[in-house]
Formats: sequence, structure tokens, C-alpha cells
Amino acid sequence: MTVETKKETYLNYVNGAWVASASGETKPSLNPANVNDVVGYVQMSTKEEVDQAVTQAKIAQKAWKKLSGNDRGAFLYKAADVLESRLDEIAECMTREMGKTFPEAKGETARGIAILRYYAGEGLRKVGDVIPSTDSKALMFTSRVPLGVVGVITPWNFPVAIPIWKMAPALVYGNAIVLKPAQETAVTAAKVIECFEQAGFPPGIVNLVTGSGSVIGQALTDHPDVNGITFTGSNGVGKGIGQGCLARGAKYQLEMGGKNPVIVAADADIDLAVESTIAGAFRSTGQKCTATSRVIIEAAVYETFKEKLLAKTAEITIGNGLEEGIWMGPSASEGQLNTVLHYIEKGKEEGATLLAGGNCVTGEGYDDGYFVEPTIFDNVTSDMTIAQEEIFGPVIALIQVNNLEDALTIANDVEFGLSASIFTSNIQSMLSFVEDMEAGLIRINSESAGVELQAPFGGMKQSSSHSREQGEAAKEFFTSIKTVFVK
Ligand code: TAP
Repeated sequence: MTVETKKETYLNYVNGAWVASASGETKPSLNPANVNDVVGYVQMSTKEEVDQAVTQAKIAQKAWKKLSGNDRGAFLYKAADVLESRLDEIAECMTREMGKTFPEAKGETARGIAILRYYAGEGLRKVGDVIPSTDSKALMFTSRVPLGVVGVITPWNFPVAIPIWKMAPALVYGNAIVLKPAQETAVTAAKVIECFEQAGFPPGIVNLVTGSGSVIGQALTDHPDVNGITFTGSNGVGKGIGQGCLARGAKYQLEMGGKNPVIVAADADIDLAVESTIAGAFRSTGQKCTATSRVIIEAAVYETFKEKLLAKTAEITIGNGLEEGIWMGPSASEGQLNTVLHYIEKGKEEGATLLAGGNCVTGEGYDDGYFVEPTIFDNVTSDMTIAQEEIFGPVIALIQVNNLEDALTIANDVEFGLSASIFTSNIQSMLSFVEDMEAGLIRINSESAGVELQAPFGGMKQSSSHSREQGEAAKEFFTSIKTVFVK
């Protein structure tokens, strides 16, 4: 594959025009597989640019909400077609900008296209109910109306799918949006917004302002004309956004971290459990909110599982995700790599046994990137830091238990509750897991890191206890209900 060498500067997109930030400041976006490769330069915008984008969005939304849902959906269909025509280019940009392999980036872009088409169809589905009144001469019904202007604040790990799964429902239900993507993947975000531009959305409906979260994200959170914030990212930032929105009565949706367990029962298909654990833990270099990070195994199969897991892990090819045959790319940034290395040291200090990995990958082709080995810790106990905190890297903690009751207790012994899997052939074990596991996404005999776009997505506890995204659930957040009584 030939890598684009042009070092383009990417602008903000406000009211249908590409504009440079008044700050005059830009920042290079670097390829984590080779930091000498500058993917592009992005704007480091100011609060004033957020104000301009929100003002224009507020004006434009007044006409947008008057269109039929079907007409708004037609714009999403067009955006899907444009994105499809640029799939390879945008996937390549994603791989260069945050490191996931090209096939994974293509898969994510294809998911973005499917989400756009799903929500385009939503423009023709119901937005209210008729509720029987006690007054026989009255008609009572609900009608869902848009919030107005929605701020979309997104992380770097799914730079196409996450912005789209927030923007598509926001738009089809009649809102205007201002997107603030993570700095690490702002070039990919700009390309996604170009697809919306090419689809012909009216000026002001889709806006992009790039820059630092503490400036742009905070300005969106505090803005009196932003009626809702949809956020995916870390817990610390999410909680601040929630408090900011609560203080001024704005709606907020927070999708945050995970510490996702896989339970392997003594009666499990071990090969399947191993394969799924590898995919769940190491795909995207472990940088998924749903990534498997704890594997809780019944003693009877512990050694067999461990042996097979080690053998499969040894087969993983690490490198630049644009190259053929590479299974795992680098960590997305230097900061992310340092976080992973910090947790690996913590694991060793607290007495876990390092079974595999634990180091940066060095040598020719690796020294200019943020490559880390897939890492497995043995003899982990639930109180250890590596069993409690989200690492967001390719690190697995193996925990041995005597029975499934203990496994479930340990699985629930974290502050997060996003996704969880069990591998078992016993129906009773499956049902107990479904009933007692504190997680929003439950999978049985299947990898933990995956969800279909038409199904609700979200977690319990600190992961995202009060909202769900995707599928029909998105309607709850992106609309308000009016109850209408007609006599
Ligand atoms: P964060 O550091 O929280 O950043 C997420 C976004 O928030 C970025 O755009 C960031 O901007 C912005 N931000 C930072 N400070 C802000 C502030 N004070 N006010 C408003 N916005 C602010 O997360 P990340 O490192 O990009 O992403 C990794 C995290 O996302 C992990 O914890 C992961 O579990 C979580 N995640 C969750 C899910 C779901 S669906 N639950 C999915 C994917 C990822 P800048 O970074 O550009 O400054």
C-alpha cells in the first residue's frame, strides 16, 4: 500500500465552510507506528469558535427540524454512499492516525456506513404513542421532538464509528451537531465530516471544531445553547461533563470505561474460550472500552487454558497496521504506551507473575513507533491494580477460582460494568450469569468485545449507568417527549 505523503492542514467546519482557527495554532497528528509520519495538521481552536459553531447550529436547526424524518434520513443515506466510496482512503487514514490494523479500520468504516443507513431508515419509524385518556372526548398522545443543538465529544479509539453512532441518530431526529473529536484522530474526523459535506447537509447542521478537550469540550459542556452532550471517553472526563450539564439542566449521555471479565467454566469449549479471549483482549491493541482484561478460570481447566492461551499469543504478529499479515498495531500514542507500561510495572510490583510480554517491541521497524507486546499476568488477585483499573492496552490478568460462584463474585468486584462473557456448556451457569452479572452487555460463548448496531449499547455502574446508545435506545437521548392532550 502507498502511504499518502501530503501533509495537509485540516480546518474546522462551521456553517458549511472550512475555516482556520483564529488562534492560528495547529498541531501535527502523528502515526503511532512511525512518529516521523505526520498524517496532517489540525486546528487548535478557541472557545470563540465553539460559540460561532453553536450559534450557527442553533439557527440552522430551526429549519432542519421542520423537514420530515424521511427527508433528513435521505441526507444520511447520501453520507453513507459517500463514505462507502471513500472507505479505503478513510480506513487507511484511521490506521495511520491511531494504529489499528487496516482490516480492522475497514471493518469499523463499514460499520459507520451501516449505522448511517440504519438511522436513515429511522426517519420513517414512530416518534410517539397514543395513550388512552380518561376523558372519552379527548385524544392524548406523545410526540418526540429534537433537543436542538447537541455537542458530540468523542475518543480516539473508534474515530469513525463512535462519531457516526452519535451523529446519525442526533441528525435524523432533527438536531444540529457540533463534533469535538479526540485530538489524536482529528484528521480522520475531518474526513468523516467531509462525507457529510459531500452529502449536501444544509450549512450549520453538521459542524466540526477541533482542539483540546479542556478548551473545546469544556466550552461545549458549559454552553447555554447546547441542549445535550453525548460523550464517550474516560471516567474522569465523563463525570466532569455530567456535572457541568447537570448544573445547567442540559441532557447528557456518558459512555465510559470498562474492566471486562471473561469467565471460563470447567465445562467450557477451551479452544473457543482461548480464541475469543485473544480477540477480545488484543484486537485494536486492547484499546476498546469492551476489551477483555480479566479472565477468571475454574481451577480444573486453568492450566490447559493458560497453556493454549500462551501458545496462541505467541503467534500474534505486531507491526504497522498498513502492512500485510500484521495482527496487532501499536498503542495509539506515547501517553497511551506509557500508561500500559505503568500498569505492567504495577502488576509486577504487586506480586502478579508475568507470563508473556511486558515489554516494548524494539528493533528495526519498531523504534519509531509505540509498540508493546501482548502481555499476560498469572497469579492475579482481584484486589490488584491490574485487576481493578482500566488499562486500555493489550494486558490480560488471569485469576483462578474454585467454582463459578466465586467467579461471578470476582467478575462483579470492580467499579465498572460494561461487558462480560462466560464460556460454559451448562444452561444453568448461563442463566445465573445473565441474572447476576452486573454488566450492560452480556455474551455467552462469544467474545466480549462486540455488539450489533441495532441493539442497545452501554454499561452499568461507572461505565454508563444512566443511558444506552445505538438501536432504538438512541431515540431516548436525542429527543424530548411532549405529551399532547387534545379536546
Ligand atoms: P478521554 O481522555 O476522556 O477523551 C475523550 C474526549 O473528551 C476527547 O475528545 C477529549 O479531548 C475530550 N475531553 C478531555 N477533557 C475534556 C473536558 N474537560 N471537557 C470535555 N471534553 C474533554 O478519553 P480517551 O482517552 O480519548 O478514550 C479512552 C477512554 O474512552 C477509555 O476510558 C475507554 O473505555 C472509553 N471508551 C468508552 C466507550 C464506551 S462506548 N463505553 C467506547 C470507547 C472508548 P482531547 O483528548 O482531544 O483533549
